[in-house]
Amino acid sequence: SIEDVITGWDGSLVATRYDRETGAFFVVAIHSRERGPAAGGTRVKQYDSYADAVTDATRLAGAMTLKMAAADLPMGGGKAVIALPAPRRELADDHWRRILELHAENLKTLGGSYWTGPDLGTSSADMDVVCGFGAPAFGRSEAAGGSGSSAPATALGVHVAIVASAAEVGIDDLAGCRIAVQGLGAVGMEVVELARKDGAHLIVTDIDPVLCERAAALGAEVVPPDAILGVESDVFSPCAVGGVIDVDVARTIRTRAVVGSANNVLTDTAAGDELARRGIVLAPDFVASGGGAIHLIGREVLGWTAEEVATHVEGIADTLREVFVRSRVGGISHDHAARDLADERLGRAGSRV
Ligand code: HCI
Repeated sequence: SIEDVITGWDGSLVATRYDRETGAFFVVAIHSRERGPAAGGTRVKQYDSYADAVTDATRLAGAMTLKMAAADLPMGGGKAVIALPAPRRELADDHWRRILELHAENLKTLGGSYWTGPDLGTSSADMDVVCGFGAPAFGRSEAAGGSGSSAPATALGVHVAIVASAAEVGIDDLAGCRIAVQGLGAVGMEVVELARKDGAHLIVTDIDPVLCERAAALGAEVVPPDAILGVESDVFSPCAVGGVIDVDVARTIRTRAVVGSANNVLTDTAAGDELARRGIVLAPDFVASGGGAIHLIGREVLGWTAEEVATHVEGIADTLREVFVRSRVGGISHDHAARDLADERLGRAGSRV
C-alpha cells in the first residue's frame, strides 16, 4: 500500500503537485544528498494511480543514490515523475510545454537540491526547455550547451558489464554467446550493435515492430515480447521496464547471467537471492546502468572529455568484478554485495550486514 511505501522509504523528501489545468501530477523524490546534490532523470508516462507514481519515484530515487555511489560520483540520488493524463503523443505541443514549465517551477521551488535529466519519456530537447525555464537539468542537447544523450554511454557500460559477467560464468569470448535483449530503445539497440560486433547471437524483442525490424536487419533473431523470458540464453539483458524478475521468474529463467540497463529489475531482494541460489550471475542494475550518470556528471560537473568518460564507463567492469569477489568471500548474493559496496561508498559501512 502507499502507506507501506511512505513509511518504508529511507529517503529525505518527496514533493508532489497536481495541476488541474494540465491534468499532470508531479512527483519529485529526493533520496539522498550525502554525496552531493540529488540527481536523476524525469520519468514521464501514464500511471494507474498517483500512488503508483509516488511509489515509482521513491524507488527510482533510492536506486539513483546507489548508482551514484557505486560509480563514485559526487552526487546524491533523486528522481522525478510526471504522471500524464493521456499518452504523451496525444498531448498538443503547448500542453506538453506548459507541463515542462510547471515541472521547472517545482524544481526551482526546491532550490537546486535536485538536478534532473532525461529518463524514460523525456529527451535532451525536453531538458533544453526545462533549463530554458530556469531549472537545473543535465543532458541538454549539445547545441544548447549540454552533453547530449547519455544512451551511448549507458550502452557501453552495459556492454562491458556483459563481458565481465560472461567471464564470471566461464565465457571468455562473446562470439557465439546467446544474448537475449528485452527492449530496443536507444540503449537496447546499441547493446545489440556492440554485442553483434563481438560475434554474439542476439535474440531480441520490443513492443514496437519497427524497432524489431531494425534489429533483425542487424542480424538479430526477433521473438514476441511475452516470449523473451522463456528464451534460453547465456545472458539476459533487460533494457526496457523494471520489475521483470520476481521470485517466480528467477526460479524459471533459463540464462546464466542477468545484465541490463533497466532500473529496479528485481521486484525484491528475494528475487536476487533466488538467482544467487541457482548460480545465475547478476550484474546489479545500479552498477551495470551507471554509464549514463557517468556521462552526464562526468561531462557536466567534473569536466571530463569524452575519452575520460569512456574510461570511467569501462571501469564498471572493475566494480562488477569487485562485487563478484565480495559475493564469493561473503557468501552473499551479487545484489547484496553491490548494496554493501555502495553503502561503503556512502560512508555507511556494514549497515546492511
Ligand atoms: C539514470 O541513470 O537512471 C539517470 C541518469 C541521470 C543521472 C543524473 C542526472 C539525471 C539523469
